[in-house]
Amino acid sequence: MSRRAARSHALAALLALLLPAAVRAGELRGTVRYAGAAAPAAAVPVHKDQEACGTSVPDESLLAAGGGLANVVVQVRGVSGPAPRPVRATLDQDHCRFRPHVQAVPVGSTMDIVSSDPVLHNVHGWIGRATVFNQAMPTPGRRMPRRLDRPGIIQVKCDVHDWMSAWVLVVEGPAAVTGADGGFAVKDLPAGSYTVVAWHERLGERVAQVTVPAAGAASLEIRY
Ligand SMILES: [Cu+2]
Repeated sequence: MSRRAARSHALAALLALLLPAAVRAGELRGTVRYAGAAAPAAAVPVHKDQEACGTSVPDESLLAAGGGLANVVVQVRGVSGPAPRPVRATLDQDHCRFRPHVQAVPVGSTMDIVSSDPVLHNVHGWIGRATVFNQAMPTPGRRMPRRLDRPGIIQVKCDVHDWMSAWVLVVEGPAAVTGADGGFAVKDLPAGSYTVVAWHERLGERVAQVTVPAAGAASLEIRY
């Protein structure tokens, strides 16, 4: 190989290293706002296994503080390139609540369902009326891995404690879940115009359009 050929070869290799980072350097940041009355978590009375569960648990189905809406899954649709990598996620049962209450995981991820409680739980995942998993967990410390191969919205319930509920969104593209202040960030997006779909367990969907720059962040406010 001539010196010139070697130089262009090295340059191509360097570009190949740098390019993926360069084309996926965009980011979407935003806030999901809730225009309704501020909704602190109401208490749901507990009528069973009070020694482990306590006498009440918070109702986490609508958490809005300071105008921000928590537990909204924000998905960016139509992103080209490789899908987000599968992750190892956890769904814990702690004092007869699922933690986290809402999560989003890429398709193909494995979720470890665990229990920290010294009481019987029966974890039951549903997509619509179809069972995704259904497993008794009689003792704390057990770990039940489940591979999530189908995209969809899974509601997780406990057949023993009817107040227990969690949501796992198995997603095919980039996504984020809003924090307590309604804020979210979806990183490593290539530049482009995308449809953004927000989902909340009680308030439903909102759809928005956004253009992500090649570098830096696009910002978006979604209103319920
Ligand atoms: Cu339970």
